[in-house]
Amino acid sequence: MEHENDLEPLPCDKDSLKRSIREALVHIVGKDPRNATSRDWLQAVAYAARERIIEQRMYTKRLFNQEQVKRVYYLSMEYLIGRMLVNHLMNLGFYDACCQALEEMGVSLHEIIDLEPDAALGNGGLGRLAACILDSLSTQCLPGYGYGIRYEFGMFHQHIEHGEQVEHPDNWLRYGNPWEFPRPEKIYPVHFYGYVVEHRDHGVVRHHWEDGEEVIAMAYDLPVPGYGNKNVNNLRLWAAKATRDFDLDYFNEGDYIRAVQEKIESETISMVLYPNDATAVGRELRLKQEYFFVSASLQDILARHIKLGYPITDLSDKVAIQLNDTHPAIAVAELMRLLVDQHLVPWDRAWEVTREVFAYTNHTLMPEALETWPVALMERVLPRHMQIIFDINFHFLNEVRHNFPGDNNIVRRLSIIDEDHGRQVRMAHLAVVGSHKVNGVAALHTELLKRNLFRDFHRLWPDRFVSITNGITPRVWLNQANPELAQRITRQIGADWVMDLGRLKQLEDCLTDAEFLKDFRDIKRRNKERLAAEIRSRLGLSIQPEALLDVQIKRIHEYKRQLLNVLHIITLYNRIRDGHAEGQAPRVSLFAGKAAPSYVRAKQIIHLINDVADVVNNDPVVHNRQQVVFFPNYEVSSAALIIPAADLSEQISTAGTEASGTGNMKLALNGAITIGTLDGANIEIRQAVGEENIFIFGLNADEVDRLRAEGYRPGDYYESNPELRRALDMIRDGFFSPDDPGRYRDLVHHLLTEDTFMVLADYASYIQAQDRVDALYQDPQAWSRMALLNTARMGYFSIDRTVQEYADKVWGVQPEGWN
Ligand code: NBG
Repeated sequence: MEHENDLEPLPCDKDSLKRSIREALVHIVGKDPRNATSRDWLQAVAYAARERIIEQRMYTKRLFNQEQVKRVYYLSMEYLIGRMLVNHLMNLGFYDACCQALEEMGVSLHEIIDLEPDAALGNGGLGRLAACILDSLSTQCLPGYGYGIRYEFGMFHQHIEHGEQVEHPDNWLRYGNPWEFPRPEKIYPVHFYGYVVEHRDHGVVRHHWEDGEEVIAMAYDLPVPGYGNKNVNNLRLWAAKATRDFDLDYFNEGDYIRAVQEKIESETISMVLYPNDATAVGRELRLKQEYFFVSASLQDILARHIKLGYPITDLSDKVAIQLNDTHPAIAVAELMRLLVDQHLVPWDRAWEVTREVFAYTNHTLMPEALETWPVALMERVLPRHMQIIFDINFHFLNEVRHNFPGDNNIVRRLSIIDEDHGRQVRMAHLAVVGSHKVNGVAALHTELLKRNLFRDFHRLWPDRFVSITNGITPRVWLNQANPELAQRITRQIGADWVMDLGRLKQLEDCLTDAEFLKDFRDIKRRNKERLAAEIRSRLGLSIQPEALLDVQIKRIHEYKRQLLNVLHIITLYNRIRDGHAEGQAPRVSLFAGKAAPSYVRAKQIIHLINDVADVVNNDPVVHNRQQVVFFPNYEVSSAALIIPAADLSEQISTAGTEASGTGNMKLALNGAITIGTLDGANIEIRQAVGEENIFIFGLNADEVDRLRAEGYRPGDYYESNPELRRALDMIRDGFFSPDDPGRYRDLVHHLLTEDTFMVLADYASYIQAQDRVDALYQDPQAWSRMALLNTARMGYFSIDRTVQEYADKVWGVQPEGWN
């Protein structure tokens, strides 16, 4: 691969880094080292790192082209990446050299790290999973590329004012983004609105999509370095640009302002991330975002395929595309359009190719998350796609009729078009029909998909459904987030666990090693002190590091049942005040998480948590035996601070509602013990750690169904359990909201009459499990042995195992390594 135009690769030793950083500071950032600010230094370090990353990216690309590899493309509306500096320095292997280089220039790496804004182009688990998958693809030398949207504003910042969530815009690009490479030459037109005309060409009907609007998608590349190798993949994010800077018609009329206005409007497509987690939005702008990034990505994929000299009909030999939920499902119709209308591939062949290329991951069973678009809206915004969807549906329903003769109900249920709710396109059906594999993200979740949501599809195509349990990257969630524990583990068993998490099993030998156990406990303690310092500086509250740190960190959602946790907190509070909690361990209950801005009840739950915190934390009777913290603005970087400090991990969703969960894995890996229901991946965590090393409580998914079918009566639990009744009465009667005693009347009323997520049914068993937690915490030896077993047995939950399963069962791609 040598070539006379090739550069000498940049050296990565301390002195060369020093030189690069100083040069970047002066020549790119444009600052005098004598009066550069910390942020200037941060930018300079990032530039020095990225120079080296991009070289490796170039060689990776050359290798993949030369080896004619099959590539996998991950299409996702969300990437919750977080900060990149430490990740990139560690993955490239020059973190220490960089630390020293800076130190010699009088700068502390630790002090500049926190200035980097989180790249928060996602809501929660789904977006973070996408980021973990990219890390793993690069680390395992798989040719895998992400495609998404370069939102100008990512996930909103959450402030808490008078106990309530207030949203502020996330202007994360304010200081520029040193990691990205703008590609003004990588642009594709994306078409909206207009109409379709048909004409005949040698007896074949052809379709032309005419008029309407055109927006330009421009690429920004974020290189994704792997850990411990030289492989660098790419995440390509699209930004919307107006086609013409000025509309000449307006311009000639002298309406300069209007001409510029149109430019601004077309650029709004990539302006802001919709801050909804697991709920469909149903707005025209959202549909435009979805189509915008899908169309640009598919045009780019086809252009690459053709440029490499492959025939278009061989697409599935060289390309696999994963649909991250239904958000990019319009890709099925778009690929058909590109193949049939633009590349003149006959329909049947195009359909074969499409199905072979796509696979679809479902991430939720919650009905409100299932995307549907009104036919009328789709017809207006994407007229050609609506035709194509009708054609796909026509062929598909014929297949259904052949398989189930005479069964018109199944035809109605399976149709891509829902005729019962005012004609809607069911995007999940389009995704299943257009894919060769469909997967759930945990064993229970996949079972429930087959049994409920996709029951009829599963009867039709049983082999299409597979289960691939989620995972997390050990690079971020142990090696970077918990450096002390990572180093201690490495000292004990070597460093291979970072790329082969199963090796942590060897830590089981340390169960009787008093010195190791002591270190394990001391590290947890120091991580708590680190967190306590941050809480003190943000909230002015001093928490006790010796207390049991009980955390529930995730989106605020009724199904995740933060309310159940609150009921336990109030119960504990009452016991302390009644003098019935003498032997109890001191406990700090910490919550963090955002509520969708329009989700009124979730915002009320935040308010309630803060109201309860205010009462508990200021009650002299309680005095430090119990504290409640709402940690504001939960994001990747705060997760990395909280998780290593946690003792107890709350995973308490109603069984059958949480598809998988991934916070559960991160916490267990860092030695927090789980209190949880038999839901999502908790079931597999129990299997891995052993049932004696996890606190399971509550109804299972079948029991939830049965109770609901029998007629659930939450009032009965209220009547028969005095502690529960007292806690609910206090909330309802304004004990925690004396300034507005009626604040939670409706909330409690809902719990007593409907209680959709069966909080009351699981209360008693939850309290019992919490009592067992408390008893164990009184025995520090036993507690840390159990915590260590959790860390040691998390190997299965590495994202590398997850990605290997996708590579084998779904994509048919192989590692193509160079080291
Ligand atoms: C979420 C689920 C989580 C799961 C992540 C990643 C959506 C739609 N789903 O349980 O709620 O862990 O996806 O698979 O955000």
